[in-house]
Amino acid sequence: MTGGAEAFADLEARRGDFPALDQEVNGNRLVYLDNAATSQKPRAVIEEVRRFYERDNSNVHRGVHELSNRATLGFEGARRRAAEFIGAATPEEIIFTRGTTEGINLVAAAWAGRHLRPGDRILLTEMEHHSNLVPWQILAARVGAEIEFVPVVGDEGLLDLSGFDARVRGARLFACTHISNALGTINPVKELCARARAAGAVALVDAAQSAGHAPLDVREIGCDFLAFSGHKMAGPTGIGILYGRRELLEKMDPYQGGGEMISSVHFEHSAWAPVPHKFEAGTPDISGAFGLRAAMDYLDAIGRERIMAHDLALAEYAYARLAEIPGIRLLGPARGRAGLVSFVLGDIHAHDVVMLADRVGIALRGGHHCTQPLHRRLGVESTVRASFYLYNTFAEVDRLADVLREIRRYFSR
Ligand code: C6P
Repeated sequence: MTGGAEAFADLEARRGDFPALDQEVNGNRLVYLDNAATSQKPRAVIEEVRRFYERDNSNVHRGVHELSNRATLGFEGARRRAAEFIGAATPEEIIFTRGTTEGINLVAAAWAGRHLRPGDRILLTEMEHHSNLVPWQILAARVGAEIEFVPVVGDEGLLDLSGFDARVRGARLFACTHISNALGTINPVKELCARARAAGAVALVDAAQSAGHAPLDVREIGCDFLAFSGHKMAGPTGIGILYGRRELLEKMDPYQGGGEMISSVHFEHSAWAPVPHKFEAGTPDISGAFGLRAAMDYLDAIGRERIMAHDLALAEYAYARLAEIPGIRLLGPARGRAGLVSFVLGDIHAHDVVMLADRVGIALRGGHHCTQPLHRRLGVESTVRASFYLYNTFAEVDRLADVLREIRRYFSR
């Protein structure tokens, strides 16, 4: 047992909670290292979704019968739990979405679409996921706004903050990822939001890769908006959260029209429901909210500090083990990185590496990870990424390193 394995034996013992991990793939025990794309789900979440459908299934809000009451109580209870999970002042600041992508699109359409004018500036960073870039491009084209970028420096993948205050001055919005899904960089979002807001910009944080991996407190971060997805943090697919400061939510247009989001409707016009319901048109993902609540409870029973410490230890161990492989190019910071490692293995195509690893049961991901402009900036078309979660082990990292070494040897024959 390595020292790391001993220090995190409590987490390794959690593997048994995740049924999907207990299987063989291509004749080998599954090593699941694609957690940045989506995490596996613990039995507590799977069973809560099942329990909802078996016992409480009904639509929310409008019913008066017992099952509808239970569904509504559970759904609104999940909203309160999400507020507590991220330190929001009130549950009214929590909007259920389909995930991070929808949360950011909602802000682009309903806040920026209403408040931005031709010539206004939006400041992003070069390491944004397409979900925190394309919605702003669409919005900018619609209202005539301009987009600028905080540069990323070198393979270490840190933001160049030297000219940040000058860049953010006069910008209407600053939007930034907390943890880069392609580099593993952890951005100093608290400091950046403070500087952006002091300059008069609204600050949005993409917490897709941090929400289930680190303690998160929106009031401590000091952001105006923060978005994340349930499926990357042990919860179900199809549910996510958008946090918005109430003051801003009150001054936003609805995102979509339909049932649930109105207070009264006439043939000629309608009036909107109060926040957050104004932003939740149609039947929501009710079972997803039940499942997400179970996921938040599961993660907090372990402790997000503990999960983060494990992420950091595993990523640093992986970085060191992979760096020993001849011809590998590792991207992102060597130390203080989040739980993922991206790399280029000599001149072997990323998809070949992923395919060969899959043959021995290791699940990796290859491609541009929805960060095409960043990859172009780094001068690579695609990278291989191994991403970790609380159940991954130091022994799995050793196995990954051995398999990558074999792949490298095979291609250099
Ligand atoms: N990144 C990955 O493999 P959705 O799809 O809405 O749940 O999350 C979008 C998203 C937004 N921001 C960041 C930083 C992300 O990492 C993601 C999802 C996945 O890296 C799919 S490309």
